[in-house]
Amino acid sequence: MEIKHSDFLKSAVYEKDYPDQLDKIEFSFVGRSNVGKSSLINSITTRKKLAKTSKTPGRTQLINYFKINNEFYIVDLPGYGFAKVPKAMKKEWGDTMNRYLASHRKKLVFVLLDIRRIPNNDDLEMLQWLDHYEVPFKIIFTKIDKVSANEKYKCIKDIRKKIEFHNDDVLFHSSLSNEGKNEILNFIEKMLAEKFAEPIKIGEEEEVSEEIEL
Ligand SMILES: Nc1nc2c(ncn2[C@@H]2O[C@H](COP(=O)(O)OP(=O)(O)OP(=O)(O)O)[C@@H](O)[C@H]2O)c(=O)[nH]1
Ligand SMILES: [Mg+2]
Repeated sequence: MEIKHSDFLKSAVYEKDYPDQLDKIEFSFVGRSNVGKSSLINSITTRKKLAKTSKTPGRTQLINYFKINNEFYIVDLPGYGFAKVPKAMKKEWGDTMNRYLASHRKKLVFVLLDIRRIPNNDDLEMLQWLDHYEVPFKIIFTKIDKVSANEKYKCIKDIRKKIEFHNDDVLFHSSLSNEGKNEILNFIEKMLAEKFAEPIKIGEEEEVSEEIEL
């Protein structure tokens, strides 16, 4: 698949701010602050500055909606687990993200994990939460340009001590070289073709906010 048109649509904090159209599938990107969510969005859309990126974690503080090929949405979310911001601010970003994840949007969540880092409790909670509420998700390992083939193998082995996955079920990507970009686009294309039209089953909102503490 090729992304021919990509436009920033709007930023949102509350559900009332999300786009009105509920029929479009949303591919959303979550992960630790600085893991490379916004860079990956720029890589797959071939737009250098569509999503704002930064060396300083905490760049994305709102939910940013992008309209792609007039067919689906890409959603850039605030990162979790960045310690160096005031507690109240961190809670606000966390709440913004939780509300989005708990919303009944037709979404597939890409969970981004840095290939060089062992998943921490925040990552594990995110994966368990998505699993528990049966929100479809896919793991993408980011920044693979930072490791050699040998190192990559070792990193995967270490990460496997924390989370279970088959190599065929996960994606790998570099925003520097764009390696893995086509695989991500093919995956999106496949999801769109399958329509994956059923509404996402999800539990009570109250339960949700108790379950996830970011
Ligand atoms: N080498 C390398 N650097 C990357 C890659 N992806 C992102 N980066 C760098 O990592 C930093 C963070 O990237 P962002 O895309 O802003 O990360 P983010 O996950 O959106 O961060 P927040 O919005 O703060 O949650 C930037 O300095 C990027 O240039 C990659 O694939 N390879
Ligand atoms: Mg970002």
